[in-house]
Amino acid sequence: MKTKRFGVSMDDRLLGKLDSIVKQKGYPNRSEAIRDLIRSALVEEEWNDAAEEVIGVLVIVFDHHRRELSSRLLSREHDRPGDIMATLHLHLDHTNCLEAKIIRGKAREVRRIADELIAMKGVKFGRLIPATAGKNLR
Ligand code: NI
Repeated sequence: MKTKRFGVSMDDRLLGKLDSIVKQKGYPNRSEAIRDLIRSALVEEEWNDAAEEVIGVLVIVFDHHRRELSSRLLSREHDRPGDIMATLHLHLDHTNCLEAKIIRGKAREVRRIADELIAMKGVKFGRLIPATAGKNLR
C-alpha cells in the first residue's frame, strides 16, 4: 500500500500531549503514535456498528469450587459452539480460576454473551476487552 504524507496543524498544547504519549509509550515517532490512535478509533467504530463482526476477549475470575458454575460455563460453550472460539484457563490458587475467552460475533451479541457470563453466580471479576477481527486495520 502506498504511504502518503500529510501536514497536521495543531496548537502547542495538543502537540505537547501527543509528544508525551509518544514518550510514555515508547513510540519511535509521532507518525506511529497517530496511526495507532486512528486504528483505535476505527476499532471503537466497529463496536458501534451493529452489522460489524468483532472479536472481544472476556477475562473472568471465578471460584471453581462452585461446581455448578464450571459446568454452566462449559455447557454455555457447547450449546453455542463458535461464538466462544477459545478459552485459556489458569488455576490461580486453591479457590480461584482465571479464564480468557475469545468471543467472535456482532458487537451486540459479543457484549450480551460477556454480560451473561459475568453475571453468573460465582464470577468475582469480569471485563470485556473490545478487540477487532482486524479487517479494517492496516
Ligand atoms: Ni482452575
